Amino acid sequence: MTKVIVAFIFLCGILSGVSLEDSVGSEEGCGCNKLNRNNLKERSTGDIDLEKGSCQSKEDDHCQLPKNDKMDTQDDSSKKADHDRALTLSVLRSNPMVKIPGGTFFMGTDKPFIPADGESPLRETLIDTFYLDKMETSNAEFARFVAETNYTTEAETFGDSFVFESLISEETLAGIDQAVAAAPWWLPVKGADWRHPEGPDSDIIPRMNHPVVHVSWNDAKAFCEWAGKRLATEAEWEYACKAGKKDKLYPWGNKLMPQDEHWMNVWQGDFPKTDTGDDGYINTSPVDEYPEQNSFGLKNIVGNAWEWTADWWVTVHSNEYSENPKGPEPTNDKVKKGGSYMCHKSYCYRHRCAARSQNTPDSSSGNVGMRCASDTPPDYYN
Ligand SMILES: [Ca+2]
Ligand SMILES: [Ca+2]
Repeated sequence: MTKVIVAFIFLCGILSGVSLEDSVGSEEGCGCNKLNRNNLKERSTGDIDLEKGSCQSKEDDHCQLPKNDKMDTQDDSSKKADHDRALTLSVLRSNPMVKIPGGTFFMGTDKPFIPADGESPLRETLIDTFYLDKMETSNAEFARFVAETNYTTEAETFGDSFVFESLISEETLAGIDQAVAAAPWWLPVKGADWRHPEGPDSDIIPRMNHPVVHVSWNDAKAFCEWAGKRLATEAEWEYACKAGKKDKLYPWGNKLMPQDEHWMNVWQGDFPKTDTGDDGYINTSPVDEYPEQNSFGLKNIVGNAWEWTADWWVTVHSNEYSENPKGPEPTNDKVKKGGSYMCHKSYCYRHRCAARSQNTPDSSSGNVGMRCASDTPPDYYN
């Protein structure tokens, strides 16, 4: 165990004697940009001394993982369709879009916390007026999409997706013998998909208003197009996040907890061992939880679930002025923004507007979702 802990500390880049502040600039993170099905290793139980979430919030009922109502996991497409239809019976389009008035802003930062991610330079950027979903796409909305289109997500096609170890039941864990080489707390779980976020014995029924997760970039694109929308460019997303604030970390300013309140769902405690859930959640939260994070009225633009953007990923950017940039030519990865419930300043300090990360367009995991944008709101909002 000692060797394992030493190895883990080394991996974290948090060497003895290095303060928390010093460790922030590390390019290490929660490992959620390393979720590659081709880069697994043999899982060793006890690799990391994980504790199951020990929620200490006053609102303890919020902290508990949704109950694993044992689902019939037989691969029966008609049962799946019935299931989805049942989920969508009462679903209205409950995610309003907010108008993001055009203007210029400074994209990126000249004080990068994770330089390797390409957070800098600061660059003046013009954005035309557009519309953005007020909230992340919920399970309910995604269920309606699937019920109407019979869409199959990439995680379902692959037959697995990545889940953070401490959220997985002992029963499911017993059958897993691989882990992500560079981030062994991420496990490929057979049968994990948007309907079963922690594996076959989990279900979204108790959390239809939580963000859909285990959706790949390709899935997110398909959903937004079905909804008459599109993914935001990285520049649009960041413009919306910053909401006119100059040189601030978060959509509202620089304080992690404005008015000593939690305004986002991130990690509290010692990553990856213990999340105290002080913000109310050790997993996803409802998409309408917490105050509006900025003057555009956006909810959970930072924290909760990562959000796919339209752009391909590079880490070197020109500092020249640009208008409505649509990102680089195709690379291997797509940009995701906003961080997730797994982010913490000591380890994955990416719950900031200028922060960014990446995955291949077919990747999926239990902490990546989306919100959609459009030039004009689709007709069904009228
Ligand atoms: Ca949390
Ligand atoms: Ca988010």
